[in-house]
Amino acid sequence: MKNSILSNRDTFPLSELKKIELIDNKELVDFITRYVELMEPNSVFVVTDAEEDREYIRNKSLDNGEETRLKRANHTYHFDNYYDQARDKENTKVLTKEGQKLPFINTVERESGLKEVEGLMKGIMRGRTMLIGFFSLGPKESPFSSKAVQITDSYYVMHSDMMLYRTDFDYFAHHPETDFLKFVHSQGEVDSRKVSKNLKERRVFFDLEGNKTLSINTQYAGNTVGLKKLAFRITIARALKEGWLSEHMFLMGVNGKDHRVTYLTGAFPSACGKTSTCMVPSERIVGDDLTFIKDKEGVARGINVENGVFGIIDGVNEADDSTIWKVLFSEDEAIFSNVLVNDGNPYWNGMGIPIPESGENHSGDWKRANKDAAGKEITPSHKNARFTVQLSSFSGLDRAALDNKDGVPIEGMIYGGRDSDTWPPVIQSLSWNHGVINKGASIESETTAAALGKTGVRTFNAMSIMEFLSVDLGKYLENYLRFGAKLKKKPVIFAVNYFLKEDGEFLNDKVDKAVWLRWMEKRIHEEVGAILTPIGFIPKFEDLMPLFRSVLQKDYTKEQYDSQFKIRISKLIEKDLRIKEVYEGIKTTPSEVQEELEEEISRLREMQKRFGDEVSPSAILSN
Ligand code: SPV
Ligand code: MN
Repeated sequence: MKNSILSNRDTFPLSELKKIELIDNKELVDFITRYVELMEPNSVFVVTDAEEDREYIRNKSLDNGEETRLKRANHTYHFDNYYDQARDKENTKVLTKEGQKLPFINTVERESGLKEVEGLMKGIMRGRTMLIGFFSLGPKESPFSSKAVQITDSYYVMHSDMMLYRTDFDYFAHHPETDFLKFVHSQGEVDSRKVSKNLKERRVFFDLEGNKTLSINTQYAGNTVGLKKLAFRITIARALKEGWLSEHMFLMGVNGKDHRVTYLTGAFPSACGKTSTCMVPSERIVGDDLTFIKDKEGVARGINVENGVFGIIDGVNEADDSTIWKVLFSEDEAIFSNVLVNDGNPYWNGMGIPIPESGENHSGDWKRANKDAAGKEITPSHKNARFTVQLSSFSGLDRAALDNKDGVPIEGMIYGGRDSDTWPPVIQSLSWNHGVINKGASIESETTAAALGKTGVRTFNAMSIMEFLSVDLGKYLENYLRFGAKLKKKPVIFAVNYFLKEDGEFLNDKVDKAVWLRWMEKRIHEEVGAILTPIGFIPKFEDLMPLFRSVLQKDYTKEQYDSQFKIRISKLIEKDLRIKEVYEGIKTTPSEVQEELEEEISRLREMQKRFGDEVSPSAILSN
């Protein structure tokens, strides 16, 4: 290795230099050199696939105070700054060519963006060790996967990357020409609690041209763990260029008749039931967050790009989320972030058991009724508190599907949102285009604590991807529509809504989703009928009732069915008009979008004339 910086033995100890010399990749050396020079770490540590390196990262995270042991073996906790608890939309920007604006996307001109962030990065790692990790985004040796290199000065971030993704130093060592995604992170200065303190200088910048992200002065994993939401912006752009789909979707297998397994994906905004859906105990989990979908001989095949779960812990309780509960109470490796810790045990809101009145949480020493600087009462755990675990810990894991380098065939896709008054609990779209446009591209959801800012505001969130989108929305939809058009067998598209309310009360229990999954599976195989409505096919009462019985051992009444599945016509028309207006503002929107929306509006108006404003399934059937 000729490079002068890498042969600077003070920064690059011989042991680490030897590891890097195993990889004879000029691009890699240039990349590391550039950021060693810029950030000026005292030392460097190269993380290989060896168990001792994994152990080293875990231990250093503890020694350094970024994580602390809990009582249960292999469990730790980590805190982020009180004001660094979620993705930071405001300071997350995509670098673009001069003058290029993208609808809904926070952009900054490339040269000035790089100057700004790299200016803040100068010397940011002084006194620290730079960690360099090598990963595979997706199964190793899979045509779906990309390789990636993470640079960070946070042991917690590297530990999270190592739990959530597959390390793959070995691949780099054997393939000197490897092309890779680049993630550079520094937590910046930390305070006595080891949390990033220069939040005003928090930046998460995406350089799509350089396949690179630069993230500083933050620790929250959604802003820092490279292979998660940072890689996602890059792969969305790549998918558009290459004609496949990189989606904010879970991937799961639903069990059906005669041991049949049907794979479905699901796109939901953060904190809207995505993780808990793919972890329904009766089914098979493959992944909970990110799916790549490619056309292979006319069949849509998908992989989970991850190897672990960074899930919301708020509200996880034994009755509603038994799968997650078991993992969190096992001795498998887990990091709890931004929970309440008391006497070496983690606690969180809505866990269904009494929570101590004091302890340590994201605000520091905490007591019930404590208020923050803005006078707001501090809850025991943060709403966006999380758990980080590996998929291998789940008894319901479909291991063969997770490791299948060719992915699994996708027969259904689900879109969901947090919608109190419009969509029914489950509905099947009329066609691929109707599903993509009137379901996926029409998601509106009330905002949640997964991003900084006000919660509960109804927000347009096409494909639940808006916070991650890095390309023009019109072109993204065009690619989606064309992708399906080429398939021999298109996945059936459904929409679900777990948040429907009447008189302020939720109309469904959290666990009802298990029934909707089984109904969708049966629809895909044409084993049950359905009722045609202007917005798609809804279930028949006589098919749901036995499913409630067999799946949940619950009685399901005609009254419940009628109130859940009634068609709320004026709400639906208002919604379609709102969506039409959004797309009218985007020049690149494919013409099919307005056509599908207009056709649905006229079907709804037709029904409104005949039946009035709210129409129950029985009324539709009796006419
Ligand atoms: C989400 O909020 O959608 C997540 C967690 O999956 S984050 O990494 O913050 O995006
Ligand atoms: Mn997500």
